[in-house]
Amino acid sequence: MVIKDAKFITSVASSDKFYYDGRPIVAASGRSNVGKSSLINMLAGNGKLAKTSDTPGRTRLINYFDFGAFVLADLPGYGFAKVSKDEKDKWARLLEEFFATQKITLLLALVDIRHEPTADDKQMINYLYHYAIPFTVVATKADKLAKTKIKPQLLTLAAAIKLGVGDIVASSAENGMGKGEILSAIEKVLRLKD
Ligand SMILES: Nc1nc2c(ncn2[C@@H]2O[C@H](COP(=O)(O)OP(=O)(O)O)[C@@H](O)[C@H]2O)c(=O)[nH]1
Ligand SMILES: [Mg+2]
Repeated sequence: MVIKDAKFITSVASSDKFYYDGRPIVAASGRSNVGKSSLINMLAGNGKLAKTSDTPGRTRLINYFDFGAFVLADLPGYGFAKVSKDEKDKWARLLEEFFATQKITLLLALVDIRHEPTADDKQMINYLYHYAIPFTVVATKADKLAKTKIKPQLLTLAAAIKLGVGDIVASSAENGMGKGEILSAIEKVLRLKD
């Protein structure tokens, strides 16, 4: 699958504004700074589509992008330390409403390939099981590991989140690793849907 002319659709902060136009929704979740925006740009082949940032953002927005055959929803990042309990609750409520209302065809659950999955990462995966949402784990920033370390680290991550190693894709927004595999995974679920 080749993505052409992906476009930003809208940003929403509350469930009454959730965007739905009948097309399948692929969503991306992960900690702030894990590389969600960079991954979206890599999949789109457009470095300027989603804003990337060195400093974890505080915005609690869902950003929707038009990817042609599907809509990609960039979910607000979790695990940002300097966030009040009130803000965390708001985030959790928005996400819960999102999963309860929007039918997700595939969720890309991003984790940083260099680190053990955090408690939040594991909670996210539990969420996905709870709501029976199909997902693929994407291990980001693979360019930061030596090539020989990537495979063993995928095995470690898979074990930590109780998955088969085939359910995890290593990716790098720096060198394009994983792009084909992720697009194939999306294509596969889109085909299953028809
Ligand atoms: N080396 C490397 N850096 C990355 C990669 N993906 C994201 N980054 C960097 O990590 C930071 C956060 O990325 P961003 O996409 O904004 O994360 P988000 O908060 O999850 O949307 C930015 O400085 C990116 O340049 C990657 O694959 N490799
Ligand atoms: Mg982002």
